[in-house]
Formats: sequence, structure tokens, C-alpha cells
Amino acid sequence: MQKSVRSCGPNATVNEHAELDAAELSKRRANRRGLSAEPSAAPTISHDQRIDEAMETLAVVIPTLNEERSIGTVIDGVPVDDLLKNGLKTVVYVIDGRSTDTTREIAIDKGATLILEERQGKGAAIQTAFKSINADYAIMVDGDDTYPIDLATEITCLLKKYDVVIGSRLKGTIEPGAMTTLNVVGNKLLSLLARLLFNVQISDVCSGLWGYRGQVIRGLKLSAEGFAIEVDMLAECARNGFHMAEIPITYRARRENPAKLSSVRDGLRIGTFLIRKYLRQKRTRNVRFHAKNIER
Ligand SMILES: Nc1nc2c(ncn2[C@@H]2O[C@H](COP(=O)(O)OP(=O)(O)OP(=O)(O)O)[C@@H](O)[C@H]2O)c(=O)[nH]1
Ligand SMILES: [Mg+2]
Repeated sequence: MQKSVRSCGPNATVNEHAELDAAELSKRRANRRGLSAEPSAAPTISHDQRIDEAMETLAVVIPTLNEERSIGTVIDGVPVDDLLKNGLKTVVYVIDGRSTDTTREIAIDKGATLILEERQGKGAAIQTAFKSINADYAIMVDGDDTYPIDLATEITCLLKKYDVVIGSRLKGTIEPGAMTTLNVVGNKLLSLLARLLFNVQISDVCSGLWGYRGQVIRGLKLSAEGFAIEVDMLAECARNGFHMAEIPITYRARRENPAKLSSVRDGLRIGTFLIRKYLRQKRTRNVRFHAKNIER
């Protein structure tokens, strides 16, 4: 992450902020600056401070499990200066599972806020992150440096118009060696299933790059703890009738560290989850959906 932007150290746990309402937060911010939160105190607030308080916020959420070879590059790739120019203060959150390598140390060193989620699974990490953050926008991206996080500014621009923006590898470019034929077929089948069940023109339901408006996150009732987290999110977006868009992206090959996803086992689990979720939602209410796909 570029140094010019305020970053959170390891002690700045987000759990604290998640518990607070806006009034309490502003009182605490004022206290931290040595200012009274009481209006009668008439504190002197600088021009810069006023701009800072007025800015919108972006949380970049990165789940990791033994990603020491790539996590530094992913954090460095978040275009914080560009986002700042677009009026967004960015905080990067790394939600680490039981990494046994130096992922956690690198994340802290790069200025990210580290959240520990020792339950197994990417979904568990994302659920914990979503409960902890309180930002105007959020972007979820994998920590294996296979997704173009440099598109963060473009994604947040689209989030002014759409509730959710998904990076589509299948509408974009898959670099040689980035995805096996089995995974391409599996992704296409799962996306087809999602289209049929939820009436949404999604092309890449398993994408690891999603952007959301803050209020969307608070509307998602997620239960998937593993790799079904993306289809869980899609079903929840359908239930809420969120307005969605896809952008084509380039998908890169992961470095030598091994993937945690097993194509057949996880593919079947994701498909089963999708069907179960559909049946559960169908029992409770009609699913509305009005997703839009956009071209770049
Ligand atoms: N916190 C946490 N993160 C995880 C866990 N399992 C995977 N992840 C992270 O979730 C992201 C996606 O996992 P990958 O193994 O890359 O799965 P994938 O991208 O679907 O599969 P590949 O295409 O093979 O890379 C990566 O950043 C992982 O480090 C876990 O149990 N806990
Ligand atoms: Mg991956």
C-alpha cells in the first residue's frame, strides 16, 4: 500500500469500530484529537480535518491462508492515491486463517489491518470481515494476486450507480495457466445454474473480485463458510433485489503456493449449496432479481 495514505497498525482492530454507532465514533474521533465532542467547546478544526471527516471510505477485504508469496503485492497494488483523488479513504483488511507462513507479518508490515479468523474457510473470513467493517464501499479480493485490484477506482466509480460490481474472468481474459479446463467448465456450469435459479445474467459466479456499497454488506445474510461464499452472496443479492453489474477482468496465474480449492470436491459443494439456498429462499419468499451487465 502506498505510504501517503493513513494506514492501520496491528492494534487498530476493527471489531471496536463495528460495535459503535456514528455518534459514538465521531465523539471518539474528537476525543482522540484532544477536542471535546460538546458543541459548546467550539473546537478549532482545520480545513484538512474537515475534508478528512467528509470523505467517503473504502474497505478492501483480503482473505488469506498461507499467501506470503503474494499478499505484499496485492496490498501494494491497491491504488490508494488514485482512490484518494476520487474522494475515498482506503483501509485494507487482511483476514487471515491459520497461516503458518509469514502472511500476517507481511500484512502488518504493509500497513494493513489484520483480522484473525481461525475458523476454516474463505467464507468464514469474509463473514467476519463484513461484520467488522463499517465503510461506504467495500471490495473483496483474493490474496493470491490473481485478480486486478488496480481496478479498484473503476469499481468504486461503478458503485455510484450499481449496488454490486463483479469482475468477470469469463467475459475478460484468462492468462495461460491461470485456470484449468476443468475449472473453466465448472465455473461455466455453476454460472449457468445461478442464471437459471436466480434469473440473473451472471457470467462468472465464482469470481474472487467483488465490489459492494456499504449498505449491501449489511443486507447479506451469509452462511457459507467455504468456497460457496460467492454463490451465497449472489443468492443474497437476488433476495434483496440489488442492482448488479459485471466488468471483464484479466485473471492471472497464481504463483507457486498451492491453491486451497479442489476443483471437483468444491465445485460439487458450491453447486449443492446454490440449489439448497434457492429452495430455502423459494420456500420463504419470491426471488426478485434485476441484474444488469455492462460492457467496458
Ligand atoms: N482466511 C482464510 N482464507 C482462505 C482460506 N482458504 C482460502 N483462503 C483465501 O481465499 C482466497 C481464495 O482461495 P484460493 O485457494 O485462491 O481459491 P480459488 O482462487 O478459488 O482457486 P484457484 O483458482 O485455484 O486459485 C485466497 O486468498 C486464499 O488465501 C481459509 O480457510 N481462511
Ligand atoms: Mg485463487
